[in-house]
Amino acid sequence: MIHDLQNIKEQAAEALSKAADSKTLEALRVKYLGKKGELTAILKQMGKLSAEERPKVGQLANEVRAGIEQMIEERSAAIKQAVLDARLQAERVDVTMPGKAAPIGKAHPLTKVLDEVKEIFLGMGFSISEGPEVETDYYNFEALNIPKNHPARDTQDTFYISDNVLLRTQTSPVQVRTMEKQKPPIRVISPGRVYRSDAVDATHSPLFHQIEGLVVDKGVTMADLKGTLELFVKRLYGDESVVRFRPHHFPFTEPSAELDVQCFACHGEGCRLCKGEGWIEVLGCGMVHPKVLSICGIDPEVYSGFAFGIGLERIVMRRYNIDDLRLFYENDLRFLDQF
Ligand code: 2NM
Repeated sequence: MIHDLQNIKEQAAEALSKAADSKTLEALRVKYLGKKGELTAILKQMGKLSAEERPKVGQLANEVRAGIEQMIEERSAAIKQAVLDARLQAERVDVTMPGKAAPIGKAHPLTKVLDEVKEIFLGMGFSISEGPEVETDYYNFEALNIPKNHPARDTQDTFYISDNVLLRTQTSPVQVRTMEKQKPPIRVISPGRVYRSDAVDATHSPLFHQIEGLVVDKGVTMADLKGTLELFVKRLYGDESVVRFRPHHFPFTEPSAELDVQCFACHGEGCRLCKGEGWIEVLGCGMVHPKVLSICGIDPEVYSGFAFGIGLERIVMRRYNIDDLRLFYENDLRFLDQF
């Protein structure tokens, strides 16, 4: 029996030293120390021993058990450590690796320039007013001195929803609504989307953006219009900009004008950028027609005002040298990323 016990210890030591994982280790524990294990099997035969032998064999059996238990413990610790080491190795974080930049969105070029324009007018004491994109015939045309059959209606340009309801072709209806609600002094700009039934090409889109402005007060003159708009152009394009006002016609203003800025590239000589003109058109403007004032409930004998309309796309195209306005609406990141 003593021999058997020593055999068990040696075999256990040999097997345990090869155990590579906790499952194998547990199987070995059962095999040697379990209730049906080899050590128990020997102890069950102790009854056959003489009274002299029993304590000796008993003591050895206890030593063997303790020895195997200790070996299991040591082995178990070693396996745990090995598992931990492997995990640490596998999950290692290399803090010197370059990071992945999270893609961050940015403002659309139309938004960027619109923000600049808003900032300029806010700085001059204007406030911003917005209104519906679906309008009535009255606000889009009638109140602006564009009666039925007026050539400026050009029915083919307007998206009609019904006889009397349409997509606004300009943002002036917002200003009509402002004049109806608010007593002078009025100083507002109304930026927004406008719609015209144009075929799409490099310079036309059925949806584009306008910023219209309106000033109404006692004693407002053409000099106020010229001063305000020249200052706007200088804030937008730089102090050295040269402007001119050229007579024009709009049904809702009298007199009316267009503002041109002298070509930055050729200083008025005429070049490719200004298509040989020497001047580049920036906006339309004029003194609000007395009829429009009175339609909106403002007495033209007491008050006068000026108004202007700026096409946003055209300004942005010039600012960034963009030659095709379709790029604004296609949401191609290769384009948008450049701003
Ligand atoms: C323009 C040109 C000139 C304009 C007029 C008005 C209103 F409502 F006060 F009559 N709003 N905007 C106006 C004047 C718009 O766009 C080229």
